[in-house]
Amino acid sequence: MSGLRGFAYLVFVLVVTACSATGEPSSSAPSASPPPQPGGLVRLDPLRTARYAGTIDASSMKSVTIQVVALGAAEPAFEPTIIGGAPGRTLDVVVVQSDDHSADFQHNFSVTSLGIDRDIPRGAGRHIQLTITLPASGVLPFFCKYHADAEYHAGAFRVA
Ligand SMILES: [Cu+2]
Repeated sequence: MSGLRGFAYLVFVLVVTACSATGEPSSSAPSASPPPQPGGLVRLDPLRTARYAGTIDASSMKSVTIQVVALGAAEPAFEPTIIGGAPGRTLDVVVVQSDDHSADFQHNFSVTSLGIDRDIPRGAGRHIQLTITLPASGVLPFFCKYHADAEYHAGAFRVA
């Protein structure tokens, strides 16, 4: 009988350990993907992944500023990376070099489906300005064509 009790205790310890390790209630169902971490990678759509530097809700904004920043070991990112917006809304978008470091490299802002392909002038504080009409639903990815593939310099508008 003591062997069975010992086994039950072992199971209890394992369950408690598993719960405390994840900090989440135990469940057999897979949880949603964890929130992205700054400097980590975030999936924008089935084809595109970005280095993550924040999310904003711009659904009640008329304009939004996206900074080109350098994270960690000089990995370029758009901050914010994910911009929530209202369906069909028109947004004035400024894309600006945040500092000398990000401005050392040639960056770009492209939205394939809208025919946008704009280089951002080098130099801290230099910027481009454009107007974007959000889709009725879904995700509208943007990316820097010079760093999109290997370095994940990308982001997305997300319509709720
Ligand atoms: Cu870039």
